[in-house]
Amino acid sequence: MKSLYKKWGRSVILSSSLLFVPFLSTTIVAGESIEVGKIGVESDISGLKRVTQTLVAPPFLPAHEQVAIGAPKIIAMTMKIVEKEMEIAEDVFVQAMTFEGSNPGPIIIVHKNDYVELTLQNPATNSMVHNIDLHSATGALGGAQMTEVAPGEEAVLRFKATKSGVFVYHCAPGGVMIPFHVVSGMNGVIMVLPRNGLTDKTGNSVSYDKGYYIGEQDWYVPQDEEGEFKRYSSPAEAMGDTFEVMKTLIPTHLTFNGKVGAITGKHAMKAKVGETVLFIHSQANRDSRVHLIGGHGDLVWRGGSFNDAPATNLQSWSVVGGEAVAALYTFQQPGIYAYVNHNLIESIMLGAAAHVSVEGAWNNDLMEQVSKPSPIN
Ligand SMILES: [Cu+2]
Repeated sequence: MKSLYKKWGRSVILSSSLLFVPFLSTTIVAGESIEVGKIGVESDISGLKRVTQTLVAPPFLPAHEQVAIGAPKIIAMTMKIVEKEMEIAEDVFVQAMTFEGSNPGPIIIVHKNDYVELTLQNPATNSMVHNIDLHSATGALGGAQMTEVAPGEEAVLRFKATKSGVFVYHCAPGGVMIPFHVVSGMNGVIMVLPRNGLTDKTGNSVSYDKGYYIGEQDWYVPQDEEGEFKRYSSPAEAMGDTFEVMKTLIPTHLTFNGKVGAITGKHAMKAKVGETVLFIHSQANRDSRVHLIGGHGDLVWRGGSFNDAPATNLQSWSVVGGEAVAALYTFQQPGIYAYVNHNLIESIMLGAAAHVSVEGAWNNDLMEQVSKPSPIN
């Protein structure tokens, strides 16, 4: 594919998908880096402190303050795009495209009015043109027009995080490559906290003891005549067959963090009775509905907006395709909790499920087994 890129160049890679699906009406929205015209508002960030954020693989969050200290800062980070084969279920492999090698990509955390300075690197070992559209950013296709990088290139985008909430980011290189890259793994979340931290519906401060980021991914893996999942040597080779499965709108697999079972067993999320946990859930392409079996969403920021009062005591909360949602829960009982997409076919048969392992003492007032199962007398 690298040689294909060299031979045909950027524009052909972008539009080559048309050769595979000529019947699709396609608009290529992202092109070469745009020329910024007349500047109406100049930026002066010369007085701002600059810090580097070290990104970590989900479900973990990078080190951060919940309440901002001091004035807005420039928060800088580098994200490397990694094209690689990933095993998304036992013996099922895809030619994944990722931010930083994980699906989802790492969660970025800043505060409102911080400036995010993102260096996007597309190593020469990759085969495709990529970019990043951040739903928290304003203008130029969420930054996608200013970050389009061919293999061997990097671009630096700086934007002011003016809206607080949890926002999806994803690759959007144009035309049918947009859904192809998104369902090949290229998406993640940026959390923009209010400068004074989170608040409940009456405006009282709330904080969390820990947070986890769960990225739900729909995969469309082609099968051969015997129903065996096919394996490919490059994203370009997988593309034509994958488009055919994508057009059915029926995923073959749904994962939480890149592989069926990735956040279960010894990799379960951990908490203790009395701890408050913030769960951030994203779906960049498709609707989901999150449910913590045996628990609740004490506070849920619907649509991902921290600007609105959170809903309370929810049993399940919807995550619309293209958004992220944050939910806060204080655990009151020990045990293994299943954290699922409550389309139970999608969680149990396709893979959209995780575990939270909670330690602590049982509260018999909240629940008690009055008598064990025994023959009806
Ligand atoms: Cu991409």
